[in-house]
Amino acid sequence: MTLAFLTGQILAKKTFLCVGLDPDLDKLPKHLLTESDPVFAFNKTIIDATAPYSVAFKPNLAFYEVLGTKGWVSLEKTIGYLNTNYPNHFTIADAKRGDIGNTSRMYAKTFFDLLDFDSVTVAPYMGKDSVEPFLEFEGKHTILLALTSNDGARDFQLDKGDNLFEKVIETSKKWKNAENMMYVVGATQTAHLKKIRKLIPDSFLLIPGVGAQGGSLEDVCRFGMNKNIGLLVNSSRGIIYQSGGKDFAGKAAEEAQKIQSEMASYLEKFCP
Ligand code: NUP
Repeated sequence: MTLAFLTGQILAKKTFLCVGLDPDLDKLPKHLLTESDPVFAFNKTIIDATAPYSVAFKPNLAFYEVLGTKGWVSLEKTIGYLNTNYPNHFTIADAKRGDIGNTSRMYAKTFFDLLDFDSVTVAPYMGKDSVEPFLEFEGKHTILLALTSNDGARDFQLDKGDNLFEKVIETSKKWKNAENMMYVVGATQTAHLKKIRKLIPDSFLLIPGVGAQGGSLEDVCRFGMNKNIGLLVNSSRGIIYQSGGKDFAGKAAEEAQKIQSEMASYLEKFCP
């Protein structure tokens, strides 16, 4: 998917919501546990319920890998379902991969060829040759971790005077262009968004951390929106676990719609 198409979807639907598909068997509605594939049954219902209010879906690999072979099958079915039924939604494999080039090539083939995701999250720590194999896939998108939403971001990424996240952005932006590379910035890190926008005015940002982690959607929009909108804001637990009962899909849809209507008003207010 091109970013122009993604921006078109955002403007048409007045939403830049990404729904995080992080299924945890301990939190799934009990009545689904008797299904042959409870994770896929849950994802399919959440996808159908929230698709009208979102433009992207993001399964995090950890929630599938923990289930072994069964989890991988659920992931394959989920991305297959998305690509067949919701081809206009942008898909993100939140895998945070990255290794020596020869190994990264295998990761890139897994997510872009085998599973056919539009994008994958990549940790930049091992440098250019670890990221390049992902960038070779035209029409696909590499989402580099820049400034993450967790407290531990202070340990390395935010080091007073010499912020590692700034170095990551400044160096990596020369590797390809804004069409192929996006960046992860936590919604809890809005104090740094202005600076980030100066460094990468045109890049799309994947912003997790609203909802369960408490980041401010309004501040994300105030400081992060660019002329192409340039934002995908993810919420996982805050949407998919609104209810643990039989009404889980309706409650997820209600929450997604609520976020969508806030996004619609911020699009009016902050889009430059
Ligand atoms: O900085 C990051 N913060 C973060 O929460 C980078 C991420 N990829 N994530 C992921 O986004 C996290 O692993 C989870 O899949 C999702 C946020 O989930 P929630 O806090 O909305 O439930």
